[in-house]
Amino acid sequence: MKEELVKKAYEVAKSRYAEMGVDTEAVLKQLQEFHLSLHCWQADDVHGFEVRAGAMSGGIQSTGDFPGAARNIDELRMDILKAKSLIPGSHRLNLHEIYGDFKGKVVDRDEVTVEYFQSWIDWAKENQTLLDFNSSSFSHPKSGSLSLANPDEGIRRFWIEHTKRCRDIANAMGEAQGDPCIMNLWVHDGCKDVSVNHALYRNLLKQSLDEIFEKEQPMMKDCIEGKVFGIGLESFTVGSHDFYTAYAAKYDKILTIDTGHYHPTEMPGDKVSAVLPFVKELMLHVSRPVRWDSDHVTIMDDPTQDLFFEIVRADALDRVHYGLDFFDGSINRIGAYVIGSRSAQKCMLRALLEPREAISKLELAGEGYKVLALIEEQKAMPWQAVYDEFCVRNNVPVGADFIKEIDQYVADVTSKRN
Ligand code: RNT
Ligand code: ZN
Repeated sequence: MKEELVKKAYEVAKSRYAEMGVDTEAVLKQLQEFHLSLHCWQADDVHGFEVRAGAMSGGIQSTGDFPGAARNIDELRMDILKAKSLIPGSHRLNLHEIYGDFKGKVVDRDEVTVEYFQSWIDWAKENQTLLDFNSSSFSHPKSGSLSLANPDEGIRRFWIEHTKRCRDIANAMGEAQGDPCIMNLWVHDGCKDVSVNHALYRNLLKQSLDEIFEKEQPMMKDCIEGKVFGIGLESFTVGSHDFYTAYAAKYDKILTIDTGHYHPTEMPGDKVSAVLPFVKELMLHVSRPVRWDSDHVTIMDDPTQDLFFEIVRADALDRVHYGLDFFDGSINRIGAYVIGSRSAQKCMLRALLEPREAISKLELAGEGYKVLALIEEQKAMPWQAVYDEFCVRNNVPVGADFIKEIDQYVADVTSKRN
């Protein structure tokens, strides 16, 4: 019944879009090739599986204590598979180093090796999932407020060693899966209050990065992520957007744009066309800041929609990697994955459905009001019917039907965790 309705609505939508020169079948193929990288850390509020895991630090915070968080690696894997089963399309998984399979052993961050990720590599293969990776500088006794930029040579070397090892692990993952593993490097380094040593810290960070990136790693790709500030580090961030933009452009690294890492009125989407002439690829951390980098679940808000429009309009689909980065501990976490992923997909779909060439011609001909008219009309076009059809074709629940399945999963699984 539902499928018939979806089909009917889709046929109407298809004709409406065809009228404007947009081929919805071609767009559905493009959407199928749009792979998100699901961040493992929404499942357990960024705890990870270190045996001596400490309190969260490094300027980030997950708020809320909704019951049912994954407590161990098996639960986290189950939850990820459940979420994936409710998101149309095929998607990657993005792991942080602290999510290794440490099997009860205390493995410090400067001791980690690929053996602690072998079970992830096997799991990923079994579940047709490609892996991405992150070094982890936060929530550790040596995190402090400075890691790779620390003037204390011992601490700085500890984090250099950690990050080098993470690159080895990412490369091994890439080799095992026959597809480069994207490794993101974000460190929280900054100052809570005024400081006269900004240049010193930035030079140290640059030196650390130069050393970390020395080794050629053919099956992984490096990306570097800046931010505006962290909690407790409000006055200065060593790895700011400008710092990493310059570094990525000069040394040919992927630049990560986390949508929560800019000033409240700054549009992250506007970075896309500004940096693409200078960097080959971009990595996204799609999130939702509310007043600060609060990492709320992604929704179809204006900044997110604008970001995807800018990527498609810049013809840069194959130069961007699409990571998610939110960690709300106050709501059902599977629901968080499904809503955030589907919303990102819907923003991409709407961007793909835009009659870009027609609008561009009008713009170049100076037909200002017609441009505005067409852009406004797009907002009410039946893109939702195309998304529903995408769900049907991918055998996942249409519309809010996923709620029932999550309720069932809560009843059967997560409500039994305490
Ligand atoms: C922090 C960065 C970073 C983290 C994750 C856990 O502000 O956004 O990407 O959220 O790596
Ligand atoms: Zn991020």
